[in-house]
Amino acid sequence: MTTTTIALDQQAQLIRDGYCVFAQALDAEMLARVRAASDGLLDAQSAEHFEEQKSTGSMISVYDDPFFAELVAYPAALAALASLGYPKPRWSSGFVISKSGHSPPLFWHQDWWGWNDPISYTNIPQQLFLMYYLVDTSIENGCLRVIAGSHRKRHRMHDAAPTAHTDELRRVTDPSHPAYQSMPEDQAVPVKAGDLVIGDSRLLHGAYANQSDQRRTVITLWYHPTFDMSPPRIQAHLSHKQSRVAEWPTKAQELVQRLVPTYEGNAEPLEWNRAPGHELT
Ligand SMILES: O=C(O)CCC(=O)C(=O)O
Repeated sequence: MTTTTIALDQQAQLIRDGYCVFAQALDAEMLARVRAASDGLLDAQSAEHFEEQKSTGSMISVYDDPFFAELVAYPAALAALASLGYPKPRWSSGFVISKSGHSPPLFWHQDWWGWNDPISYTNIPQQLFLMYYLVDTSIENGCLRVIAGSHRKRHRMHDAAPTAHTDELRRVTDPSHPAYQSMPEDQAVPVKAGDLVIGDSRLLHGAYANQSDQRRTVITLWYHPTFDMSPPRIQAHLSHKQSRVAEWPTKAQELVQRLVPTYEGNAEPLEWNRAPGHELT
């Protein structure tokens, strides 16, 4: 039998603030390999891709390179999840998000799509981001920023940019929009290359402008920490949505096999709704 030590500080912070950090989760060799794979994908994008994604910087699915199966199943990441009390997570998707040098802020947003289910208004996270920053980050080069606690508590930004991710916000057609602005209560989350930030998909977050000359890349992977206990309609949605794993070569598929969400019941998939209801107070 294996035993897992619970990371009490990180666990408490995740539930209270909506995020926590595991220092140096990626070893130097893996960090170099993730950088090489990400740079390869970024270099293959069209100029139009970067125009469409000016605020995020890029939005490239990790399904585009089977190498990322190794990151999805990376033992230190799964150990971090287990230490938070999630020994049987599932994984659904992920993106290479890279702010080029001298690029604008990433708009405030939250990423949860299941607000129609009552469980979204409880302390039990249904979806977590695992973010790996590939360079040291600071306010200067566009580190993550968050509104701590906003996964459980309504903030005025929920109403200023209700579903975010619009074409206009992505393209930064109006840089004066409130979704790009700093607020007194926001918190910077600077990290070292290879650190792992774990957060609740309901958390309002964004990133500062990258004022440096260098690319600032993060890999965001989406996990479902309590999938087996999630409401059937959420399980059905995830099981229905996933499937690009089948595009990967067998070896990559085998690596992530046990993390793929599967649901055999009869529930209808929960409808997609990115806007929190009035129950979020
Ligand atoms: O670019 C960042 O620092 C954050 C990326 C992000 O917001 C996301 O993956 O949801």
